[in-house]
Amino acid sequence: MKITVIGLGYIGLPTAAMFAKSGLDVIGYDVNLKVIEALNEGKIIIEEPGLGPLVKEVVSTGKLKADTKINESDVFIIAVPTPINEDKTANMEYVKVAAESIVKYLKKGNTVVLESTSPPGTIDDILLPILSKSGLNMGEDVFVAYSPERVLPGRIIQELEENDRVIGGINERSAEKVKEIYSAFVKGHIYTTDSKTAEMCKLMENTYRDVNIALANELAITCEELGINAWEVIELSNKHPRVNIHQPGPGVGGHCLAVDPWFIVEKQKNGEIIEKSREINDNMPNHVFNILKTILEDENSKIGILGITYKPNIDDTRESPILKLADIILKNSNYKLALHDPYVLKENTRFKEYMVNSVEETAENADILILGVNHREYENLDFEKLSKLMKFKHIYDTRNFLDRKALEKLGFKITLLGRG
Ligand code: SAJ
Repeated sequence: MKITVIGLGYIGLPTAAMFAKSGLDVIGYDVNLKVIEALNEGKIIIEEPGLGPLVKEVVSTGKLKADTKINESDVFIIAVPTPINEDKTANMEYVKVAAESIVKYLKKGNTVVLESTSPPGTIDDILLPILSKSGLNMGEDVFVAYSPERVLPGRIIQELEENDRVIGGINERSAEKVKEIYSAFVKGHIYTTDSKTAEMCKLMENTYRDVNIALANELAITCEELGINAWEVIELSNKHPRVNIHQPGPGVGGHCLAVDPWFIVEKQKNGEIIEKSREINDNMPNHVFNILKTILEDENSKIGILGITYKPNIDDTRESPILKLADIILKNSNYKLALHDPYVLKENTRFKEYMVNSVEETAENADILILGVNHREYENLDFEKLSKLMKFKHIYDTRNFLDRKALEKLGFKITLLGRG
């Protein structure tokens, strides 16, 4: 069986490599020539633990090859990006182009799989009309299904194999066919359903978290107003066997939780809570800024920020709420800014001129130090030394990460997000 994977990004490439490892012949296609060239040399241009050696192995055995054009295949897997437009709708152009590109190679007995995160109804409204141009009967001659991943960046290889999957076909035969194909490497359980349900599942999984984080953020703001510690409320409430309040913070980042809920919103006629949650989470950087304004007396205060990625221990800054905070500070105040992140190279951000090389430089002469991201590198900082460098010993912990009591002993004043 020959499998063609269209789109060799964070999901397409690992998926292609997993199929190849299971012994199938896989052809990878991408519009980016750099990806193709690298792949044919057994190399990758993205960072993901374990992916490099895996790709090297399957390229050397000849099971995975890259090509600059699409050809006949038994299975076509579309794993192209679905970015978000300015108006918060999904940009489906890459999916359309990918679907168009396979029409003329489609044959009876082929299977087409969509992996890209898409609004509910994409298979019915976008994919099927395009594939039908082949003249073949969808569901009878060609099997079509939606098969989204649920992997966590940093653990992609492991989770592709181990996680359960939901596969939604345009009919039962399609779902069963695609289940059989993915069983080549998926060890988790594969549940089958219709395509629209599977599309909604993928979006709802991330929306569930986004809405729950919004609830935690609302709780945090309310607790600040009422003089309560939200973190203690969460810890104690979560002792209830059926309660799982999420963690508040300076906002929600990444290309999934901050984006996927909008793909539901665009299709809703009567929704409220999903959009409101997005607004609440998107507003958290503003909330942090407003708190800063009440703390800082000098218009020219220096703010040092530790951590700019969207979550700890990775180098990804996409949709990072801390970078939104940096933008807000620069646009609306005269505060001076120093940004530090052990994972991010200066050259890789548009905040180059504000990035400093050490925590000490961040703290030097600062009026306040903000803990933006709970990177493990910030766990055991020498706060005694830092306190001597700072103008005021003041820390704003947006993650409830630092040892408040120990810092207070060193003379620090601690502002904690969510504590009144
Ligand atoms: N966050 C909070 N409070 C929390 C949890 C997270 O503020 O209680 C924030 C984080 O700081 C971060 C953001 O949310 O800014 C998202 O982080 P994350 O680790 O929860 O999720 P992602 O975006 O890295 O990966 C998610 C995963 N989805 C779920 O856990 C439901 C992953 O399984 C998906 O495959 C991935 O999105 C995707 O590609 O859709």
